[in-house]
Amino acid sequence: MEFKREEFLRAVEGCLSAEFATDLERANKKELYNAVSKALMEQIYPDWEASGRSEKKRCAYFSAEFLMGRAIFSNLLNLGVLDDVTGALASVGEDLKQFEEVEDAALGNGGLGRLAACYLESAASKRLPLDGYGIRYRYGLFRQTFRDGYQHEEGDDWLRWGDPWSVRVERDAVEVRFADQTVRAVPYDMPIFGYRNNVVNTLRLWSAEPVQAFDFASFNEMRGENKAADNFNATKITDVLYPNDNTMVGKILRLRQQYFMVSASLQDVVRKLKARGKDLRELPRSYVFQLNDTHPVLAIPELLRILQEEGLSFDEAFAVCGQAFNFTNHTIMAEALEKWDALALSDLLPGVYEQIVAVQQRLESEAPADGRYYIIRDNVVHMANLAIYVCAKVNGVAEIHTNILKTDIFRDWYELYPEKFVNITNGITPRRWLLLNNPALAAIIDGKIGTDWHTDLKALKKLKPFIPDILGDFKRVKGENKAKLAAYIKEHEGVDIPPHFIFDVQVKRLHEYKRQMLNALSILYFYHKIKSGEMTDFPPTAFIFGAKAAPGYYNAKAIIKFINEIARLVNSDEEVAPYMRVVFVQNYNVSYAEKIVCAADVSEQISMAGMEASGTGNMKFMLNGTVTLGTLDGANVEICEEAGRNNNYIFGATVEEVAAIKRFYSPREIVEQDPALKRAVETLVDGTFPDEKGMLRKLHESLLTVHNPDRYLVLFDFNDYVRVKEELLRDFGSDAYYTKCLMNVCSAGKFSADRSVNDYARLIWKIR
Ligand code: 26Q
Repeated sequence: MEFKREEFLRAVEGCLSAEFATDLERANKKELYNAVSKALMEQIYPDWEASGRSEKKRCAYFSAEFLMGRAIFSNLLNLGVLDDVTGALASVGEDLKQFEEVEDAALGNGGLGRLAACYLESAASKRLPLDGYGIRYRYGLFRQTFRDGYQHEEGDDWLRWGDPWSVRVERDAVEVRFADQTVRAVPYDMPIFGYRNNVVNTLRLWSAEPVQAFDFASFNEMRGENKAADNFNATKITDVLYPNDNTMVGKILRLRQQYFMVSASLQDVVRKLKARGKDLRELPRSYVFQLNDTHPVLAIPELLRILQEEGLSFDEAFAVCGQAFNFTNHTIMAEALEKWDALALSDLLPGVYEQIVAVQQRLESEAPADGRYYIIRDNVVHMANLAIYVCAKVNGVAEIHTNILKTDIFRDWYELYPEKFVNITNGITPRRWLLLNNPALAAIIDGKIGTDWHTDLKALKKLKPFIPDILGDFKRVKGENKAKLAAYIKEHEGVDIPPHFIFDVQVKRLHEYKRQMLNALSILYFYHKIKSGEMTDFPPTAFIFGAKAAPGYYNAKAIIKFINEIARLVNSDEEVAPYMRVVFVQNYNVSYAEKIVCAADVSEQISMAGMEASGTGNMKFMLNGTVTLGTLDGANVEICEEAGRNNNYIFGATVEEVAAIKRFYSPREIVEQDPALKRAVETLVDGTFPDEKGMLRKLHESLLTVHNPDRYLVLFDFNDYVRVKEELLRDFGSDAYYTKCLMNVCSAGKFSADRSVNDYARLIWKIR
């Protein structure tokens, strides 16, 4: 984008006066933020409009979550005006940094939602015609605080700062019909800027509203009760994001959200095609749809329904769907696979249910009748099976994960349709996750190999021969990033972290399979060794956690409480103060991640092998020069392939070993044979920590006494983990260690989302 300072400042002033009846002198932060954003929106409109006019085949990425984070800095970077706008604002005495207070758009839970956001950015940067379709939640993922070490949740009023990066497109509103109500879906479009290439794609998020303005007269007379109720309930559909990650909650409102989003999106696509005079039988020539997990899978029966309404036969409509839809799986956890009660579904969406039944009949005529292939069984609708049967391609998100899909959870389907299954290893956008969050490291790299890597991350390998030259600069930058994070943590969490400590970081959603518990127990283990005088030379380390627990996930919340208690114990102990600190940061989100990722020395990726589909945090740390302490799970496997296993710290049972161990596993025996481990585990029940609510006792039970104890082999992997962790901490600080860090940077090329979207475009979408 071409930037003219005077013109820009005039546009800002224009917006300030028209929208807020104020000027540059008097405007407050929020007014200035809105005016700066709107001034830019005005300028990019022609490019946006031009991108939308193209009739090239497009991909629509259907997702219940887009975890966008903060828009303004990323948008300025991609428009190429970050420095210009910083300078323009400085010239009128304003600091761009003040917008770091702007709320994140947290319209997603974790990995799956952030992946969708990275893919939108990368597709625009690679000039691929990809648009997002989703839900404009009024409240995003809850804000987390800790009180007395317990997690508390508050509503996330992300629109408090306004939403200047969206445009409400009234003219494209559609109606969505449920058996008991009809609601209006109004789209809000967000521009997605390619990196310095004038491409502007669109994220279209639907908001639910009553069909007609509220009818007070009939409400007062208590007539038309249903209509009044409809109006009350309409906005409820898009009120709030369900805060579950890798667990299914069978709430009917969630089903309503899903149908609302896919019905509105498909109506939008069909209307556009009809306006262009297209035969809907040819839809796959114009559109391809990617279903981000099972959450938008109702799109399949909905498109079948719409196409038949438009005059196609079932077979014709099925043929269209079979070419247009593709499905990404993000988890192998049984409790995350969506299943809906058939009666509830048919009550709410009879027309859609009818189509699912028709698809089931078609499946029965095609697949072996041996009971392995079904969509509806025992009055339960299995959304993943519906997706696999109809979709052209089904993909996993890392090599190991796709193999597990083929050989384990979907092996019957793989036997029937081997050609459907493909792997697309996840990726992250290097713009947000290096250029923006770590400009100083980016500058070091630019200085040695130029800027090609900004849009071609494989070019980072050219940095290898320069590693010895930049070791010193890298250490300095890492140190500066650590000092900044320490200051931020001091201000927001009230914990002192000396910047010269090793920053050992585990940030991700809280889940038992991710094993924050393993990390916690190791901290107690080291703590006890320091206290007893067995370890007098423990390398000073800060253990940093960030994670939200689903509000209804008891054990996850208990683990947060446990770690907060460990933090209190450790941080108030003067004897261990020279050796360790523990902090659990509150409200970990995309913006916090940007600060943490560039300041980490150790990246904890310690899920039980086979459980983490891919992980993408692991890639962000790698790109920022952090070694991985991890299991051979998800994309860690490929990280080791790329960077060399010797440049990372790998421990624990492999997937194959996990399966074998589970057959004879006895966590009690392990604890009995290992007094140091036992001591750490017993802190859950021995009075070390107050446990008024019995939460810690429950954790103890889940490790040792429940029916299927220690499901995720925390105790089995403990010894190997502690051994490798200690080795890592002792290696820290040498030139050899920093060389490992930089070898990771040089080897991160594969994990660019640019590569991922390009793989999708080539292997699945067939778009250019
Ligand atoms: C389902 C039904 C009802 C309510 C909620 C859900 C639900 C919501 C979110 C189920 C799952 C999710 C999110 C899953 C997720 O984020 N998976 C992660 O996806 C990443 C991107 O592919 C991977 O890197 C991670 O390994 C995987 O855990």
